[in-house]
Amino acid sequence: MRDASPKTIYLNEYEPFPYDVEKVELTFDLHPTKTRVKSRIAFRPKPDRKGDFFLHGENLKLISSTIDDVPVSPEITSEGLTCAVPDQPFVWQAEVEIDPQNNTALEGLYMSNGMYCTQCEAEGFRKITYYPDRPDVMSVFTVRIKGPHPVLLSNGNPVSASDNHAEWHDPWPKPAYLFALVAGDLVAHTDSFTTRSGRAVDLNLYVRRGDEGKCDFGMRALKASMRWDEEVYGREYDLDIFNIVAVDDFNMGAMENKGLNIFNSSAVLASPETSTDVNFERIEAIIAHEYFHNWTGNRITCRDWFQLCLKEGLTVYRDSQFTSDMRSAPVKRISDVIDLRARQFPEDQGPLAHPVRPESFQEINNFYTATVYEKGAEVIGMLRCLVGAEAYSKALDLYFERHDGQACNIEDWLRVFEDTTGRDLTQFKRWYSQAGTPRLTVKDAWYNGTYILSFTQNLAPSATTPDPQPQVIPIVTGLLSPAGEEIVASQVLELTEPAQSFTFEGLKDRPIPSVLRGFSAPVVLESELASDHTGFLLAHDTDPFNRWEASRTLARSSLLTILTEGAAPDPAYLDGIRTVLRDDTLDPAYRALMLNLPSQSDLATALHDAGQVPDPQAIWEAVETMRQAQADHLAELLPELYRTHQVRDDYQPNAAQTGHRSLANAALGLLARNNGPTLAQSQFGAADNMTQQIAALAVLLRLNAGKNALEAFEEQWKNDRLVMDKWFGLQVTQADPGAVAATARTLTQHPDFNWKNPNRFRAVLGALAMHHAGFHAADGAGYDMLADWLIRLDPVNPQTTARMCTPFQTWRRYDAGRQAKIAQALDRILATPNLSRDTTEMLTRIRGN
Ligand code: B3K
Ligand code: ZN
Repeated sequence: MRDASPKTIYLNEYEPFPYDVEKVELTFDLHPTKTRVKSRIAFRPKPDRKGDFFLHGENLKLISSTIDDVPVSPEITSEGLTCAVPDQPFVWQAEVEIDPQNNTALEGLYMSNGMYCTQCEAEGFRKITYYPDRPDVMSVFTVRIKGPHPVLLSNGNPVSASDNHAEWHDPWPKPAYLFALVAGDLVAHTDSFTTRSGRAVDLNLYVRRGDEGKCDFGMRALKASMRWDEEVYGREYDLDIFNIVAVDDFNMGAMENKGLNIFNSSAVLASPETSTDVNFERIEAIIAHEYFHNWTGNRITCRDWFQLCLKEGLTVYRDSQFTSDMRSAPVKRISDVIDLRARQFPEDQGPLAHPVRPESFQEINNFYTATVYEKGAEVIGMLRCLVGAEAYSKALDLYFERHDGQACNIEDWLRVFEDTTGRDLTQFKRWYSQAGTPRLTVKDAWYNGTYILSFTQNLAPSATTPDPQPQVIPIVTGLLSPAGEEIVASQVLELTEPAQSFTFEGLKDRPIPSVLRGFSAPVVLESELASDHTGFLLAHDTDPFNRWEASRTLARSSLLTILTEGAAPDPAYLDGIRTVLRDDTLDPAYRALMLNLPSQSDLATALHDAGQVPDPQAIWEAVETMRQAQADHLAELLPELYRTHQVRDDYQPNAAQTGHRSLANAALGLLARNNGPTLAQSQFGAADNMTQQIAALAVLLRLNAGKNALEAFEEQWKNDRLVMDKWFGLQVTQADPGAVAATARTLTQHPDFNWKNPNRFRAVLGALAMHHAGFHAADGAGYDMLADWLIRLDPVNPQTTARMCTPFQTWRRYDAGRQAKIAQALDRILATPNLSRDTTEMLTRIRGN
């Protein structure tokens, strides 16, 4: 049975560990089902210690244990052990046996396609040996590995290696969650990097045989990241070697283990033939992200898991700066905001809402969320906006200088900003402690040359934030003349009160405001301006984000009037985007984003907020109507756009080519609506890269003309697991709403549907859940299917199961019939015997009372 009262951990109950760990030595004798792990750990009691000696440990078979070489018999529970220990420094030694082969949860030491690998964050190390498995316990590790594998890796620098044996030493004290071990028959793609102070670093990207041809891009991205962190943050790499390993079975994207990053193969392996432009960009960002953790996460780590945003928010912020520098800053900003609205806003506005720094949890793995990561990064962007770029840099220098080698909290982080700038950040700190997306309203008034912008902010109370207080909201604002000239350049208006006005004097004409430029705060903006300037901003705004946002606002309100009044698509919107698409001075990638419509889930939220009950099928139809209107309205322009943006040079995954292909493919999708499948068929046949091949296949599937292409694609790529993930996913994404569940069901019967592999599971079930109208089909088939598979996956892999519960989080928006069906599905999962702590916590929060 499920544990009736799972333990809740609270931020305000933090106590330091009573002992220092002076050094750790581990010896692994690898065996698929009987790996032996010997540990030798030197402990020193802290003078001011409180509490007992407790070591975490789960699913370990204790073979022997000694203290200062004298055998001891600790008291063992399912969570760890306690033992009487001396009052002076002592050496704990233990030998345990573990079973990597049957570790399907992919946490701790496990096997993937015959190789051994580890995942320890957040609390996986306790499945490897008994240890104080908490991030504030930092120590120096030496690791010996015995095993019949050509490649034996751990953290730090190699000390020695011979047949079947390797020793590694990591001189940098680290918490156990950064421990890693890899053993397998792997091949290395090698390179080197010289740091700016002259340290030569060997770089290796280890992959399975056959994947050697997919390493080049990842290696280049790693070197670019290393250089960028030196140039922009003054951060140098600190070991003689940096290893990355690609693993097929992995619960998330990648992991920043010290000197030995482990990657989901989908987040590192790339080639033009098998990866899309979007894949390349994602890989570049993840490689950068994990590399940047070396300083923001590893050298300076978290005091406890409540501080997760300290490393994740900051590292996401850093990787987005990197992508902006490598590619186009406006395109990156727009993509990040699309993603924030798609993943973080629903979380912040539903039953899973939690502050960027949560105050309690049952299972920490459930808090690797869009709020901690993406809103955590937004909070850093706001801080930088408020203090300015120069002060931000100074504060970061101080952070690295003051806290290197420490396990820190958000107070430490904010204090470096206070000390650098003299600014009081007490109110700003509410961004870390209050859950929910603030609503911002804006009004304006004009009296004889004085222009006044008035704002209000409002944060709805939620379970974790019952009494919300006003936050500091940086509102970057510029003013335009009626002729479209920038008459007041962007400036930061600091909203600190529930309602506040800002005055602009000495203007000739009533200006047109451009508010919240660059999306300077993660809020929902509601306009109560005297007149609507959206069309004007779409034509004239000098801020690329707000110009795009204007197209999004027009599209959204047009879609809502289609839905609520049966209106026709708004011609002003269609004219507006046509003008932008014709403008050859604009980046093609940016123009392609102008065609992007608000997601169907965004529209459902908008309807819900307006007091209506969203009908997913009607939303799907409204979006179809709008797409068709785009196709008709742009009909004369599309063939030329398609032609002009064909790339004739050899494929490169750079920003310029990526932009051309995204615009050409957007044009292809619209052209096919009126002209049928011919053009897509020829693009499919001629494509020499995955971006064009898959875009054409998607169009053909949407037209129900994809049968042959689908078969050809399968035949061509049946041995490439990453491409086959796309093949599985695309069929679901492109299905009509009524066919989604059935398509997904058929795919789960395919011999290659290896559901224990998280990538394959997500390809099908994740795509089902992402198809708004298909998942919410009125018969409940989508809900039932997801529930069936979550019940099946939970005992095998609780982490991935819990993560896949999130599509249910918006359930209260829908009609009574759908709500009843979802409630039934949730209750059915919750009634499953022995449901994991991960899934139980997620579903209990989603289900509510
Ligand atoms: N730090 C890891 C995430 C670990 C997730 C544990 N459930 C990857 C990253 O954010 O870089
Ligand atoms: Zn991270």
